[in-house]
Amino acid sequence: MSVNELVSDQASLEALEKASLDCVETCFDRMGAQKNQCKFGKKGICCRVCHMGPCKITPKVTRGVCGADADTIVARNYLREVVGGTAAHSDHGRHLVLRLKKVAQGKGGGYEIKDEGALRRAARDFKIDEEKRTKEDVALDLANLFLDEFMRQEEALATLELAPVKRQAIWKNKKVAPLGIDRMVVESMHRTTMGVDHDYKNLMMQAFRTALADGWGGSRIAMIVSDILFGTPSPVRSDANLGILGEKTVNILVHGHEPELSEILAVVSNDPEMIDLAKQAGAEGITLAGICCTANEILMRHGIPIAGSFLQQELAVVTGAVETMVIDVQCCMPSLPEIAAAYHTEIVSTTDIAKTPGATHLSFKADDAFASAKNIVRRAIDNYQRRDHSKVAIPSAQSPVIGGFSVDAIKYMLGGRFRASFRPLNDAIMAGRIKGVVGIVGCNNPKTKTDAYINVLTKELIANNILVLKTGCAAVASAKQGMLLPEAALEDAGAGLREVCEAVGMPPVLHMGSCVDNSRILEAAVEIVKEGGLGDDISQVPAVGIAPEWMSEKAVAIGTYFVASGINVILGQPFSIGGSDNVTGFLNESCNELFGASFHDCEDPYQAVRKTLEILDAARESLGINTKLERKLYDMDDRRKLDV
Ligand code: NFS
Ligand code: SF4
Repeated sequence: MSVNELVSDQASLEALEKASLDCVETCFDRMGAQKNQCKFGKKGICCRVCHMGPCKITPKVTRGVCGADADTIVARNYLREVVGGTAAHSDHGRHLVLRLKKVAQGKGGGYEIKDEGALRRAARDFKIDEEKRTKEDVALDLANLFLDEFMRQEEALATLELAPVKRQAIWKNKKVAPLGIDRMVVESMHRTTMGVDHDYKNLMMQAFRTALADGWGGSRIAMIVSDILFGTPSPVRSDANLGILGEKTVNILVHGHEPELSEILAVVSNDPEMIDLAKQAGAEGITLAGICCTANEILMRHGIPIAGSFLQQELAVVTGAVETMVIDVQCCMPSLPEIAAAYHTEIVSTTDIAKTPGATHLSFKADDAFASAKNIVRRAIDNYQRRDHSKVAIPSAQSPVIGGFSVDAIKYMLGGRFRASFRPLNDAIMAGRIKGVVGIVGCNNPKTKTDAYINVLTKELIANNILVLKTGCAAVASAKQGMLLPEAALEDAGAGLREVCEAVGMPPVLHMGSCVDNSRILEAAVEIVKEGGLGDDISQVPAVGIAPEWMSEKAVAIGTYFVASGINVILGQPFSIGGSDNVTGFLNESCNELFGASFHDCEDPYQAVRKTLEILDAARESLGINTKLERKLYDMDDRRKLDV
């Protein structure tokens, strides 16, 4: 396959060509080597939960040794994927809560409460008394409340109360309101082990319940605590793509998901002492940039550039210009040290729960974060001298990007500092200037040309007057395309959306952060409901979630909590459930009756656009706002009267 069929952006193209010249194998080669991937796995009908197996279901052999049929096996596998995703997001959340607790106890080790406003707001949301109390006292109560969210045995999560009352009632009635996050994960693992829960419907309900513990629990908590400790994001300008790497600077990439270390590295790499050291080593300075969701976290809060998304992690090393790539948890490919061996790059793993053969393990001590970070930066500076300049080729492509759209930031943009509110957005949706809101989320996957689906989809949606919210690698795809700029509104957005975006100076595609920040999309949906005029439950809001190029179990969990929250989800490739018509029917149809939303498989972006329009129109129809606006040419006087 030619590189043009594998990746979309110029930088990736050049790096991939270089990889082949340098005889370095990437995931794109390994994808080819996998040839015919296992069709049983793909359909979800392979079972390995006991050692009478592994069993697979075929047209002739319809049961495993224990008697489990396709429905049971597919449902169990699906639930286990949701568990994996939920555990990943939530364990990340737990670390942050433990850090918040230490900060509250005065043992923060270099961390502090950066956003006291966010802390007090969160305290009020959870009915913690915050008036006339020190921020440390409030933080301690909040941290304890959040820790309890992991441990609750018999009560539903307190974070569910952030949802509209009507949605809470649905969860209660359908018995999917999750108890403690850890309990949900453990219970699901129990229920999917040999000889326990065999009823596919019962298993599916547990999948929704577990996923809700992620979206409204673990991920939401991670987001709230990140905002308190590191600051609530607000719009910030930066750049994205491999071109941000410096020809003559010490390049340090932070890759993974946990913001704890990268936050400190952001400070340390700006330290004059470190910059001096870099200069003494012959470099012009230090470039710090991110890969994957860590990139999104530090872009949102510090304007630090994005080097690339998931499928660019290997390509970044192939530039030959990276001194150190710091990895922690999630989405870090085990291939990295081998690729790094072809250059001078050092892969540094930092978390004791995530080691990779070939990587240098420097355990990150959050209690002594600055010393740990300085050590990493010093090693990178030393390593600069080993850079083989004959092996360096940094693609020039990069695009400016604006990120940092927390829900608060969107409110300010829409309403201004003194009357921050979602009202103008609701009005624009009701008036038909904006048709609805779509969240495009998730990964890239070498099964399809990187970013291709995401990019076509994004352009088509804004052309159809749909406001697009983005997170994760899907956001990076747009960043690389230059789609995360207000200017994009002028060129690509439909007239109604353009009018709104121009009036408030907002891009039509908003970067809301990392994958745990998908809970920001839920938060935005709740704000829209609260603002009024678009129904009293999330399922009534004209909104859709789309995961075009997903690959991770985390994406399965995210899709599942979106649907359980009442938001229809379109998948670019189906879940591994094709082996059971019952499970497929349940997720793609029946769950609509339970939650007012379901999954939809759309192989190509145009099909996804049609489906999106269909869903949004139906929502608008039932709200009674689907009337076509009379076309009218505004004169200056009318314009002044426009509310947005
Ligand atoms: Ni999300 Fe972030 Fe990217 Fe996919 Fe991986 S980085 S948490 S899982 S690949 S979007
Ligand atoms: Fe086979 Fe049943 Fe064991 Fe699964 S649980 S491996 S289907 S015997």
